[in-house]
Amino acid sequence: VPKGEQKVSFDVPPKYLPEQYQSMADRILNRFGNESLSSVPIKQIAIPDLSLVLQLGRRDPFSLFIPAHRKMAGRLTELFMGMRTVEDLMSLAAYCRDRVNAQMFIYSLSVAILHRDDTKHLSVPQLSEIFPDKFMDSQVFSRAKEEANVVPAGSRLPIEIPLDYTATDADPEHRVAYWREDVGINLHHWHWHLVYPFDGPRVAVNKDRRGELFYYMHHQIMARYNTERLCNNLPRVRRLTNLRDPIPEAYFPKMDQTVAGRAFPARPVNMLLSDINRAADQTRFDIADLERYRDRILEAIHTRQARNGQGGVIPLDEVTGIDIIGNMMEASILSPDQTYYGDLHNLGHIAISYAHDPDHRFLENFAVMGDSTTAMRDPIFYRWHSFVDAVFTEFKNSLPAYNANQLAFPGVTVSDIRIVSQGANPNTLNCHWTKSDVELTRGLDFTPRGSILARLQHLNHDDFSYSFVVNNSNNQEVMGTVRVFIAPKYDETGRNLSFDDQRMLMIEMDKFTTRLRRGQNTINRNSNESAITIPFEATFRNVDQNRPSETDLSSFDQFNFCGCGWPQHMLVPKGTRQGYPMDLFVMVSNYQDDRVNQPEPTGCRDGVSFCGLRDLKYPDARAMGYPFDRIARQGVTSLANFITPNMRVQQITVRFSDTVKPRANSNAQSVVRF
Ligand code: CUO
Repeated sequence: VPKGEQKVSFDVPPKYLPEQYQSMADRILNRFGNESLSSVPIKQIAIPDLSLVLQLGRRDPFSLFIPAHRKMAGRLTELFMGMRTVEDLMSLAAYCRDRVNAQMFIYSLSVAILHRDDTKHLSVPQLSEIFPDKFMDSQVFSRAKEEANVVPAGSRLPIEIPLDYTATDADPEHRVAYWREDVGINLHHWHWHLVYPFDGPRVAVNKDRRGELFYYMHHQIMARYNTERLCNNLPRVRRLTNLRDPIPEAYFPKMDQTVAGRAFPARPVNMLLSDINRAADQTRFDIADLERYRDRILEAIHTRQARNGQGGVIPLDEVTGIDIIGNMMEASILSPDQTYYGDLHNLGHIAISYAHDPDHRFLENFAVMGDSTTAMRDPIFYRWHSFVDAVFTEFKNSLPAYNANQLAFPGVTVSDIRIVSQGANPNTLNCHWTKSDVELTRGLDFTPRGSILARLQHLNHDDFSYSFVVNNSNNQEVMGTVRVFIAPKYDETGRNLSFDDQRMLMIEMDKFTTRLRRGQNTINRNSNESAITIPFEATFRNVDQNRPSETDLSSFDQFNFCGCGWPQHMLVPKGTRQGYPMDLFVMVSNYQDDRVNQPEPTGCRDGVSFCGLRDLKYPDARAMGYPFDRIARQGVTSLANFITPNMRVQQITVRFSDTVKPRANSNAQSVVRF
């Protein structure tokens, strides 16, 4: 139990202990003796039918991508959602805790907590606090065990995890391993899929524009990853178009699935995908099925209509088409016809993650691609998602270009945009390394107890701010939406990117509403206010901060950082030592056309561009990615001739310094709690 936290025990009815422990209930339930614990009574309830849920072993690996696992998790989520009171929910959770598959338990309980009216104000447990093994080199855990045994708590040194532990630069893909393996990025991806489940209770799945957000959030991941590659002298990702070609990208994760007691399987170079037939996972499909699903989705895109499963069709129009295709592609239970369009994206994850043991003859588990917590570590994730993104782009490119009217904001002119970083030249962003500590205590189960830290090196940037000058020549005050993007200027060969290529690399940095008085307005905005990020402290918490007891729900709420959102420390691409040239693009659009009429959000608003708002509509009426989600209007070949007076472009430089710098404005070492 970390410093400052109250120890808690749960008073579980003896009947709740798993059968093999019932005969020693007394000893188990009183094992804390006279330690001072605050005790939470758990009431005994009639336990609902868990037979479906218990089909998966407690320690077996669990993956939402596997349809059978998804069904079980959906059932468990429904049960948690259906409990009448929080007390009943706690009771069922206590009963399930030592019986149900550990990862499914955490997943379903988290989804229920996020979606029940009476628990919405609670934080879901940070996954990295529970399963640190899914986020770092497995070596750290044996070293932690040794440290804990030899050195008393309080004097233990953090265990350093080197930046290059999964490979060497002999593998060119390794140059961007720091990005793929970043703790914050992987936590974001897990949280996103937790907030936007594709199966389970309809109330949890059926969120405003969820299919479109699946497209947009993953599209932004691709734009960011491709930019990161260009900064590291790597070409943009090649789409995984032919599922029958060998896969040259290998990945050796060096991680354990501790709960399962097995290592995550690796994928050597030039593996082939195979038909999958694994009875134990109730998973059977052929590569030809994936190809058929792909062709059917493309057919829907080309005919601009989709089957609805009842013999009719629904149009794929400018407004809702992308949302429907997102649900069809992922696929979620909102797919218009899951039998016909299948489960392309999810089964692609599965086929790749079982490439090493497609028929289960070696009794091997899925590789990192089989779990949304770990999938982004593997280079193949981006080849697969580049293909997925290309299908969405196929649809987007079939829509008419935005005409000047759909882009303009009459009377509003952006006359100057710049980036200001303290102590740096104007229009310069500065990146470097930072080391942050990770508290392993909660995720490890061994004695002697007490804090033990791992120290991770990660990319970071100096705080900066934007300063924009906007003129409003209307004879009244108007409201505008400020949209901020950055993108590379040059391709991998050093040539200027065409407009069409550059728009695919546009990285959203921020989006906010602003009031424009008549005349000249200067707008200042800080980098840590970004609409895509969650604060640094939501990933890396400060070790000196006393966290309140987790049973004190009211004070716990103040730590209710929304887990979903891009980590602030990864907001800026790495850049280069010489300085990497990028375009800063700013647009002020007319808020009258952007506005969504709804109440002000009461919960957190962090990471809203990627994660939406809880219980509310996505707060921007425009298509996600606007104004770069469509082909350019006739005659536009570059960003310079794309812009209208309410937009502006400024070249900026992203400079990387290969040094480790502590986080600015922070006295204490940052710690992410596991
Ligand atoms: Cu987020 Cu493929 O969707 O992992």
